[in-house]
Amino acid sequence: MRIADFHVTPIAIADPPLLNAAGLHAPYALRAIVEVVSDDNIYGVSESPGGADVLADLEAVRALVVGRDPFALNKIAQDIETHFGDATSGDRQYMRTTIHSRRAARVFGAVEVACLDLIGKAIGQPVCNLLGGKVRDRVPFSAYLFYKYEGAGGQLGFATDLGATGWDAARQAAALTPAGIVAQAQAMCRAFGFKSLKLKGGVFPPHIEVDTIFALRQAFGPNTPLRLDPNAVWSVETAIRYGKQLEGALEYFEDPTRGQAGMAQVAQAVNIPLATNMCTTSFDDIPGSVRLGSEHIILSDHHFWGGLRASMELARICRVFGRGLSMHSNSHLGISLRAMAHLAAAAPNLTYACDTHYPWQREEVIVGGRLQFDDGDLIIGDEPGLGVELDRAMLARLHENYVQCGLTGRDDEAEMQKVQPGWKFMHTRW
Ligand code: GKR
Ligand code: MG
Repeated sequence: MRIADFHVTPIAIADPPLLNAAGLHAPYALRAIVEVVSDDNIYGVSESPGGADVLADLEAVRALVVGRDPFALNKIAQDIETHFGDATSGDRQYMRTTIHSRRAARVFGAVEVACLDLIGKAIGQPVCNLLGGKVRDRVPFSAYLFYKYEGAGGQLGFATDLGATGWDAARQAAALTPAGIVAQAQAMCRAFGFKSLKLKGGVFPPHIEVDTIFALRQAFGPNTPLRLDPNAVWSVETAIRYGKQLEGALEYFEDPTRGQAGMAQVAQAVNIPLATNMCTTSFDDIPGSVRLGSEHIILSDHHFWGGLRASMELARICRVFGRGLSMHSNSHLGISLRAMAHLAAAAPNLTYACDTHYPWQREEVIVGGRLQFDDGDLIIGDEPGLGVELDRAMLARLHENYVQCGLTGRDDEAEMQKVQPGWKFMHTRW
């Protein structure tokens, strides 16, 4: 089998005005849909973060992909690594909440998932079987809570759809207080069945975010796992001070402060497991993590750890060095969600409910429309590949969104400045 064609389609998906430490989500999130087509006309698909720089990087490897055997993933990876070397994509706004700037890992991840989907479809096996097989059929996800302004995103921007009911209405409602977040959590859990809650912090002064955690604990009871993620904008002192108040209340404390050394200081002082998708984000960071003891749990993300097989290697490394394993997400559609779920079905030590932004989106690019959670879980069956087919009409429509929306990258600081002129991102705000 040979890869005869390689397509990259940029898309834009409606995204509501969610707040984080870097600012505000734009009305659209950018993704790229990557397809590899075999010489016998089977296609494999993957979904990657989008934006002009990602598109240019994907286009740049076209000649390294077309004509290759999709099974030859190690060689394709090597060639992509040779092409990019250690290049990173620079300090874009986006990188301020997630450091996944290694271009070779990001590009290969997108190519690899599409190749695994192609191989799976060609041999009639689900992608998780190409990772060694499932250890679980059901993959639990968590409710990812955000402080937010009122609004639906997309064309509606800050407007809301007045006819919305249920989770649709809650998704559009403002949530700027502890009570607003509790209402959001209740609506999300009612709609999806999630059993764990994660709050995106780093938005308001720490005491408000701590109060929000205690309001969630009060509403959901002590047995619902809770996580708080200030995206590293708390100083070490602030993280220790508020971390001590949160002892016993959090399942894990995600990136309370910046960098491995700071995280290690917090880990020493606070009796809560620390998790990261910011200080240990590539294999190069593992020696520092082990030397310093910067976190207890690593959040995998195949989009920036170099694909699904590399994420299985990360799982093994976590076992060796006594790290727990969870999963990070960013605004995404069902192709990414299915890839995340195949990985989580196959990684034995991925024992935490995975993050997902999926409830915040309302569009889909796959046949059959939005994926359904069963009591908070995605069920991985035996469908070949990732178990998704592209809806070509939706792909064209979401591509048109991309062309019309005029965004070429993610800049949460610039979006925030439209609402609060002069607002500035700060590496350490509190
Ligand atoms: O979507 O605003 C967001 C998140 O803050 C995202 O960009 C982060 O990468 O989900 C992420 C995280 O856990 O840090
Ligand atoms: Mg995080």
